[in-house]
Amino acid sequence: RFYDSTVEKFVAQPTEALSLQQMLEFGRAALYDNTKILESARIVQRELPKRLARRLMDLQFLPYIVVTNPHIKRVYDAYYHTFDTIIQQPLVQTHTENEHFTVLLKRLVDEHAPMLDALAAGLRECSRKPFVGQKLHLDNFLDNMLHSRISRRVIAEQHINLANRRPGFIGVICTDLNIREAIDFAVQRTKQACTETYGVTTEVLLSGDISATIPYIPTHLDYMLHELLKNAMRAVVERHHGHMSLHKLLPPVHVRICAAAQDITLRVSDQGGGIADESLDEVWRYGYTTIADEPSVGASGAANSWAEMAGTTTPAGGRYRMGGLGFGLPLSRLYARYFGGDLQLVSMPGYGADAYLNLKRLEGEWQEHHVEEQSESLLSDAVGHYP
Ligand code: W6P
Repeated sequence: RFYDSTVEKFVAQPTEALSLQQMLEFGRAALYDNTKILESARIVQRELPKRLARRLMDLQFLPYIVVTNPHIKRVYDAYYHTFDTIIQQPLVQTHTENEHFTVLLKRLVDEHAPMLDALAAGLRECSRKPFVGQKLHLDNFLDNMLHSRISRRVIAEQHINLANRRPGFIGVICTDLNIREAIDFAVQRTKQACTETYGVTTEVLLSGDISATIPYIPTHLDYMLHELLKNAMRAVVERHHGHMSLHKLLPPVHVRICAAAQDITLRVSDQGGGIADESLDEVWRYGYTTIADEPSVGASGAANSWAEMAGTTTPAGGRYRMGGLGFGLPLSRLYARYFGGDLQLVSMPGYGADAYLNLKRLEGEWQEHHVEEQSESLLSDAVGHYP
């Protein structure tokens, strides 16, 4: 199982950058040309195995202590199963074949939903090991792993959704996503989670271009907004808990929307005391938070006040079950960068922090930020990442 020349054959093939611009054009063409969806199926059949093979190879190159971890093994097995299943399929030529393939694809996408948690759990267990744990540098591995995961899911879900036509959507892309509505939705859920965890919540004030819309994938924006709001609210509650018992007196989180021609920037400002200088780099590392072990408020001290709330929110689709595993911020930045945007944090220690989420409009001048679907193991200095 661990050595498979088929995997190597696929790793050797270059992956193609699929831009969302292309996907939008493709999706529009599919509306009147019903051979487009067959072509779409074949692109999926061609691209997914190459990307999965690279991840399989990356997993094989991990240190022994990581590969043998049961959670990581489970991820490996799921990737292998998916890789094998897809390459066994005959190339889609007819609509009946496409329907069959789409059902299969949907099942595979669903089967991979728990893999993010499995990856996080495996990483957490390994990094806890004395001596070896502290020497693991898996941030590059996880960046590649999760960037690839985003791309595979976009590719798969775009195809799955081409067939079901929803008004205002082209596949998974909402062509006029209303930013204020997306924020309201995320605020409502985050407030609920905050109340459940701490018994209090902060208000969230909105300002700026509140009628702005952007073509975007709603689930991606929702994930990022939820993460930023969670961090902001948690910082405020931890800093002010005990000082002010009436939640009206908690300083609100301010969200400002700024819409420009090519992009939209959201600034999420909190007065949660900010992030200590020595923690500023750490917040972007995977698995930095210790909140899963220490869910009590304030137990981990001011330096950790940015950390995520414990995993109390499990909304539809289980997208938020990452809470407490420390993937929230780096994964949000990957989502932002995936479509050419970015996520930055500016801290005023002693006062609060501002998160700047920049999103490029997916149409117009936008181009896919093509992070090479490169297998770490093909890099000459790969060993350097895994001491
Ligand atoms: C903090 C740390 C943080 C991260 C992300 C967003 C907002 C905030 N506030 O204190």
